[in-house]
Order: sequence, then structure tokens, then C-alpha cells
Amino acid sequence: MTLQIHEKLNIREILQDLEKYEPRRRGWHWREGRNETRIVGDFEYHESSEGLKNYIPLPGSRGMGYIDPQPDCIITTEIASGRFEDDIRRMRMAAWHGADHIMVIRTAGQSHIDSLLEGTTQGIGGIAVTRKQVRASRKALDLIEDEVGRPINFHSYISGVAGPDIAVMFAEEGINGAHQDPQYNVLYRNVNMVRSFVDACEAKKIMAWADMLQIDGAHNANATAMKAWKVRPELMVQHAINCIFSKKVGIKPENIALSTVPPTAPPAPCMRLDLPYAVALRDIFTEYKMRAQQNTKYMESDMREATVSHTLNLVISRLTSADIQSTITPDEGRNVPWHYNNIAAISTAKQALTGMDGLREMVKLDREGPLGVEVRELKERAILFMEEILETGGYFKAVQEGFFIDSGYYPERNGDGIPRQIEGGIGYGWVFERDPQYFAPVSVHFGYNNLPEGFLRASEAIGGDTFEDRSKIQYIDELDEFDNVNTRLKDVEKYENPKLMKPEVEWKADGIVCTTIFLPCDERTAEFAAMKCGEKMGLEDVTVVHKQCIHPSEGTVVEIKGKVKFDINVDELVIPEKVQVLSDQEIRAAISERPLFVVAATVGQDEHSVGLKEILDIKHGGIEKFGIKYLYLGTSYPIEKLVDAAIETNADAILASTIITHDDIHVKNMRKLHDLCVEKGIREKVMLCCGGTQVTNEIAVEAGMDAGFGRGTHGNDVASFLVKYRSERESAS
Ligand code: Z98
Repeated sequence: MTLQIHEKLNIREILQDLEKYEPRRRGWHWREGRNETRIVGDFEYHESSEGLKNYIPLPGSRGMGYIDPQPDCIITTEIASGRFEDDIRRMRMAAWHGADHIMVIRTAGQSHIDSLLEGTTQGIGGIAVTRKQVRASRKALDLIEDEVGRPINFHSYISGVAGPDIAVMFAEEGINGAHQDPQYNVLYRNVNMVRSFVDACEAKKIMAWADMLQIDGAHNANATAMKAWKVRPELMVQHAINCIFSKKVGIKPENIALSTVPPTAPPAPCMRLDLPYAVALRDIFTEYKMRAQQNTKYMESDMREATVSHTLNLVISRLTSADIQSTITPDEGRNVPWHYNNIAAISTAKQALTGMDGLREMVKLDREGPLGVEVRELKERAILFMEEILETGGYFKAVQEGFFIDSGYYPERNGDGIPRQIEGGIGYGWVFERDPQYFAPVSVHFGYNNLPEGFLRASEAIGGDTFEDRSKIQYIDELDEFDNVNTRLKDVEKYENPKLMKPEVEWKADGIVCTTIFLPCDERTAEFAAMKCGEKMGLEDVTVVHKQCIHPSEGTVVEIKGKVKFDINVDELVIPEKVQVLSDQEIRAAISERPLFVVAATVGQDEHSVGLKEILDIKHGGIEKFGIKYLYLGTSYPIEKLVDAAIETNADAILASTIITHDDIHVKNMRKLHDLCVEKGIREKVMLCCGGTQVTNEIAVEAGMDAGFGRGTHGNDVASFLVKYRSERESAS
């Protein structure tokens, strides 16, 4: 099975024979060709990696030959629609834009689930992770990575009391990376701390076998703390605990990644706080990898604000280092995981990292000044924190005393940390010392195992375990007869016909659209007025996803989402044939070989000049940019004089603009222009083009023009036409 670029990913084919599917590889994959100088298009890159086979480049690449250089670090996107059949399509789109680390966060906190779920999907307050979802996603990613020509890392979460079970399933299914940090369970999910650390030994051991990359959970302290910048020393302590613990269990340091996050965002003077923190981390954790998370603590529903904060975070990544660059969109807060916002965040990372390629070769961090002082202070605070943990009697005691997520800047303490009881929490009392006879017949296991005599490996006792013999993996299909992928696909079956579609945001054919509305009133009134607008526009289930006060009484901008009921039938659309526009280089080459001269004016009693000037002037990419020379004669220009000017200057073309349309004056003017040219004997020689807001190519051609240009026309459209039409006419004559 291979993907065809012009065909949609077929989920039914993915599901076919899924019970037999074997992931093609295990382990994490870094981008290839880093640390090499690379030429892409006209440029040399110093911090890039191998390019993609298929990709969507940044919009600005238009003037640069549509190049799509790939930064050196992995780019992450979190995909979380809650339906794996829809997630898979988003993964494909994300990969084309440059993501090669796909994290799937399930809508039901995995830590709330007490065992490995097989065969279950929805119905328990969200989506839990199941083998079927994981396998289908990995199978699709195997195809997607072939399509883009770069391995894609698939990632999820190993947490809660079912952590070790999940780890086994992930290892079996070729998951390449996971969050695993026992501190996360303890602090945020109140899993008993002893249980959490014991389970983590087993989970980490399995991750080490599967060569998975591990991300810790320190960033959650940042997101949870009242004043996020105050917990910087604690974040370092959390990183340290999980790093050294993981290393001792057996994960190799290059597979241990710190989930670093710049702790603040504007309006804080964030660089002065975040940069020293980033430098201090890199000073201490030299042998580990840096997963640079985007700040989420201060992310509201405003895309623009999130993008600026993200970009500032990316400056830090380039000034220090990042092995993985994470991206997140405000959608998490808005509860609308849009496909295109995933892409927007990936593109922000790709754009900023590429733009700052080689920055460190030119800009040096000055450790002599305030940066050095601040870095030293942070490290000292973190070390003092660690020492106090030891004095208190160790990590468990420290947690019990509420050391963590305290909003004081250590050694200051505010007493508002999250205390957990050593003898309490979920799973308390379920840790037992291993009996001397203890024996687990598995090939990967942490700690004591009473290997029977004559056995080299414990799993020999059962003739190999699932890591050694995949045929022993029990694949259980979904058991819910009402809510499973097949029933969900059936509900949207008619949209498998590519001629039929509906707008969508989250799930296939969900009908959701998003609209931006400005209302000239205060914020509260605007919120309700915007919902009313949505209803009047025929939307259902209207909700506000974002609002921003522009002025307390003058206005508010509101973004709403709502559902449309209708379908779009492609067969009913009138789609004019797409005009193939020559590239800028092709136009320039043709003009330099044979110059072209045009006369231009806004004709009749029409004073509009802007549109035509945009087409002519070099400033806005007008035809002048390609070397075409022109004579601009002004507005309200008589058609007779325009034709005379063309004769006098021996022009190759006449560009006439006509905006006013009452009484069909635009059509009459075009006819008159054509007729006059015929009368004066130049119609065969001169190309006639007319433009205006109500002009279309069809109207213009019918009125005797060679081409018409309407809204959205740029200089290159006109220049391309002139070049192509000139040679077409010549070869026809
Ligand atoms: C990120 N948006 O990292 P539940 N373990 C750790 C975690 O950080 C998380 C979970 C488990 C963040 C992701 N973090 C949020 C260390 C989640 C998930 O039980 O499924 O919620 O655990 O990019």
C-alpha cells in the first residue's frame, strides 16, 4: 500500500488486516544530515537537515523557487481530535509541512485509567489510548513517512498506574517516544509516590529496550504554578530527578529529553527571565537532549499572541539549542483542534528556525554581564533546593511537605505547593517486596527475577514473550458496538464520494466553520451579539472561541464557531479553467529577450487609479518588475486618445482599467476600445487587456478584449498573459 498524492488517505485500507500489521521499526529517529552545510536554492544553510520528497513550503518561498529547507531539529505537533481516523489525516497534512514528531494526547487522561484498555473507545468521558488506535496510526504514519521521505516519530504518554502495561503495548506497536515522569503522576494525578516510582522503573526499562525517546514532565510545573517564572529552580530539580533516575534504570542519555519550557511570556520581560534559565539548563544537563516546549501557561485564545510568544521561544531555541521543537496551538484552550492551526504552529517553528539559521555564529551570549549573574544564581537556587530535599529525608518526604509547585522563588516558600502523602494516593498499598521465589517469564524486566536453573533468559520459560514473538500479541478489536470506527465511518460514508463535502474543523464532515466578527460595542455585549450573528447566518451550535476587546466602548472582535447543515457538491460548482501563470523568472527571461511596451489608462469617466497602478508599479509587484516598460496616461482618459497613444508609441499592448459599471459602461468601453483598434488598423498588432473589480475574463473576451482581469489580479498575472499571448499570436500567424 502506498499513498497517492492526489488521493485521500483511505482509512478503510488502513483498517484492513490491522490485526496482522507489524510496525516496520522501533526506536527514535533524529533528522538526517544535521551539522552539514547545505545549499538549498540560492542559499547556504548551517543549521538544516535533509530535505523532504514531498512538502508544502512557506508562502514566502514563492519568490525563491518554492524551496522548503528543513531545520536541524525535530518539529513536534500535538494531534488531538479524539478520533484516530481523523487524526491520521491531520498527521499527513502536518508531515507535509515539516512535522516529524506526532504526539497523540487522548481526551481521557490516561492516568485516570487503571489498566491497559483493549477494545474500547469512547463512552467513558473521553478517548483512552488503545492498541487499535495506536496500530492504525503507526500504520498510517509508515505510509506517510514514505510519502514525505522522512521517518516520523510517533509519541504518546506513559503515565498512571497502568504505565508499565502501556509501555509494553507501545513497545510492541512501534511507538517511538513517550512522556514518562513519575513526578507527573504524583503531583498532578495523585498516584501514590512509591507506586509511581516503582512502576516507572518497569516502564523506563521497557522504553530503553524499545529505544524510545523519553520526555519528562517538568513543564507541567510551569503550567500549574501560580507565578510560573518563580518555579525555575524547581523545574531544574524536577528535570534532574527524572534524568538521573531514567539513566540509572537504563535509558541511554541521548534518549532522555528534558521538557524545557521558557517559563514566561510578554508582557513579562521574558527574555531576561527565560534566556538565563535556558542557558543554566544547558550548562547542567549537558549529556541529555532538549525538547523545547512552547510556553502554554500564558497562552490564551489569541492566535496572534501565541505566535509571538512562540517566536520568542524559538529565538531562545536558536540562541541556545533545541533537539526537538514543540508546537502547540491555542486550540487546547478553545476546545477546537483545527487542522490548520496545527499547521500554523508547525510553520511558525519552521519559519523562525530557518530564518535564524546560523544566528549563533554571529551573536554570542555575553556571560560577563547580567546573563552570567542570573545563570549562576539559578543554578545555586536549584542546588540548594536539591540539598534541602536531602536534608528533609529525600524526595518522598519533600513532596509530603509541599516542596513542589510552591509559588515562592526558592528558597522563598509561599506554602501553596501540592503536598501528597507517602501513605496515600491512588494505588497506595499495592507495592509488595518481591518474594525470593518471584519469577516473571519476560525478556525485559526491572530488578530481581528468580531465573530458574538452566535458563539464560526468563522468557524461555514460555518459549519467548511478545517482544520476541509477535504472534503472541493478542489483538482485540473494539468491543463497543455503537461507537467504534466502523459506525463512525458509516455516519459519514456519503462523503467518501470525493464530489461531496462539508466544511470541517475537527472531524470529517462535522460542518464546523469559524467566523471573525467585529462588533462596535463592549466585550460582554459583543459576545452575545456575535452568537446572534452566527444564528442569523444560519449556523447551529454557535459558540464563542475567542474575543478581544479593541476598546471598552468602541468595539470588540469575536471569533465564533458554528455548524452548517448543507453539503457542497463539486459537480454544482462553476470552476473556470485555471490560468497557468509563468514563473517570475520565465517572464523576466522572455522580456529581456524581447522587450514589451504598453500604454495604460483608466478609461471613460472613471477616476479610479489605484488598481491599475498596482498592476503597473514595481512597488507592488507590477509588470514593471519584469522589465515591461509602460506609459501611464491617467484617469478618465478618452478611449480615442488611448488608441492614438498606442499608435504613436508603437505599443505592444493597451491596458485599460474600468471600475465603474452602472449601465454596463465597463462592457461598452471595452467594445469601443476593440472597435476603435479595428477601425485604426492596429487590432491585429496590439494586445488588449482590461481590468476592474467587476471584470472577468469571460466578460472581457466577449466584449472584444484579449483578456480580462478581475479582483485578486497581480502584476505577474498580466505580465504572464502578455508574454504567453504574444508568442501564441506570433506562432499562429
Ligand atoms: C506537552 N502538552 O508535553 P494523562 N505524563 C507527562 C505529561 O506531561 C502528560 C501526561 C503524562 C503537553 C502534554 N502533558 C501534557 C509527563 C501530559 C499525560 O493522564 O493522559 O493526562 O497524562 O506537550
